[in-house]
Amino acid sequence: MAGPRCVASALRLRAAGRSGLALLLQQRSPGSASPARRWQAAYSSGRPKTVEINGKTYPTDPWFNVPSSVLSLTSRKLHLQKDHPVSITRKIIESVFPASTYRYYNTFDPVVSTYENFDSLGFPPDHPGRARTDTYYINESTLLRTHTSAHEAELFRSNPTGGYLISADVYRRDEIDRSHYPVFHQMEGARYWDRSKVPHGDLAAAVLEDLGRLPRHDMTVQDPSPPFHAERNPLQPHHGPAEAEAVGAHLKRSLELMVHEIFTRARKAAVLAEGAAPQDKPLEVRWVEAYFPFTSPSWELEVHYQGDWLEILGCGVSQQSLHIHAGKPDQVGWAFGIGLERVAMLLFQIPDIRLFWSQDERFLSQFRGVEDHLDRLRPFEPFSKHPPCYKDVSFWLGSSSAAGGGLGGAADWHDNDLMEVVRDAAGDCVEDVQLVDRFTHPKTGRKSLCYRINYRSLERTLTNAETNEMHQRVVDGLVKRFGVEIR
Ligand code: FA5
Ligand code: MG
Repeated sequence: MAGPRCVASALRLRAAGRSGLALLLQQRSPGSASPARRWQAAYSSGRPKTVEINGKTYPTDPWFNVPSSVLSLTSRKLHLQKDHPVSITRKIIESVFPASTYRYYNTFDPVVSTYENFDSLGFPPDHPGRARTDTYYINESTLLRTHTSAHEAELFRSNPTGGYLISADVYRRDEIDRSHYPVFHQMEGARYWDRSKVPHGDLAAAVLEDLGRLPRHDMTVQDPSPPFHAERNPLQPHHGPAEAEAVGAHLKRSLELMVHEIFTRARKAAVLAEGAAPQDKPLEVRWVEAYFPFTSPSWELEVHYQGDWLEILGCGVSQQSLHIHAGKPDQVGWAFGIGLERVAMLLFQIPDIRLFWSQDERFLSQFRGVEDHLDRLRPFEPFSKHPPCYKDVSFWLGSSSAAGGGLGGAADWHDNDLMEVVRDAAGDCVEDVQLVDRFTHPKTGRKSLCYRINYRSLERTLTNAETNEMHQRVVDGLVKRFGVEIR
């Protein structure tokens, strides 16, 4: 499968070592996303006037783009479902951040305003993360949060302690493969100190004293970049160099301890399951400079795992403007955000992100009792692997006879449009989708695309008739919603 995989992995590889949001900034220009017309047409037949999410009713408008399959997941709350691997992972992370300092918030509603998700964090008005190709909107000013940072500004104002942890479901329109799902879970943490409350107003000294109280660990940490860098990772004008350096050091040690706890548990579990001798090679992690609109300097933490560097979190020294807007100009500190599924997949050796949504007893029963007894943690044992079934769909964009009034023109097309049609037509029966061919007609300039869809259920063997039916629904959906011409 080297050929087809190439296109998908080429898209994905560019993400390595960089923030997803920063990546979007480079990959897509918001100007290329077409106006509301496109979604209006795509949803006009089926758009409900209002939607109910967790007991509250919201009016929709032409910005609405949330398929019912995604809406139905807003009530699942896997991070709160006892003994679910996402919830167990949350508990392990909480165990590293004491509740006396870090107040835990696990029940924030997924519906937030564009202000909370973007503006409050300093995202510019034309940031591509705001595009409807990437974000699920209820209406023009209301969306399903794309990250837990949506609650940062509010907690900087209202949280009564010097720190917090949030866990929550987050939503992103994305491609389909074994590590991407439109709904996943994040955990966010922050810690800050108050210049007006520390002894002699010496914030750096107070932070270093707290750092001295944190345990040490035996991981190998690569951290080649300086604490800040004028061009690449600037110090904020509000912070003295010693302050930023101390906050950065506290941040890094705290997160290293979290990763140490997770991977020590993962190793113990593997040893218990296999009866193998514990590996004595120490865990290796590295800090990489990053960019987020709401932190500076910023970093990502990568873990060396099975021969590869894997990004697991983004973090940095919080932008002072957020504390100032929150009415707490003397607060200075750090924040981070980590993907819970990404960690849980390593911790439990879970091979496919769809499994987290499974209600199959063969999945759920494997984790029972673990949340209260973390030492019982064991790697997941896959139940039988069912056969894949590959089907291709090829089509021309920009048919003049488009049902949606010319939708699906080459300039309008986005991979995520297809992903959504596939999810609507086949739900969790699709393992992944790859763009396998792209062609522009030399005379007419028309563009043709071919995607390969891998139909494979995690729970049973699909019949031929069933697969054909799902594939037909994908084809029909593409024609109806985007007016493409099937080849
Ligand atoms: C953010 O979402 C920032 N809000 C993180 C942050 C918080 C930075 C506070 C600074 C301060 P990013 O898009 O990189 O950043 O996502 C953070 C983490 O979520 C990633 O490192 C990864 O572990 C996880 N993640 C991101 N996208 C996905 C995805 N599609 N599937 C699974 N996990 C994901
Ligand atoms: Mg990232």
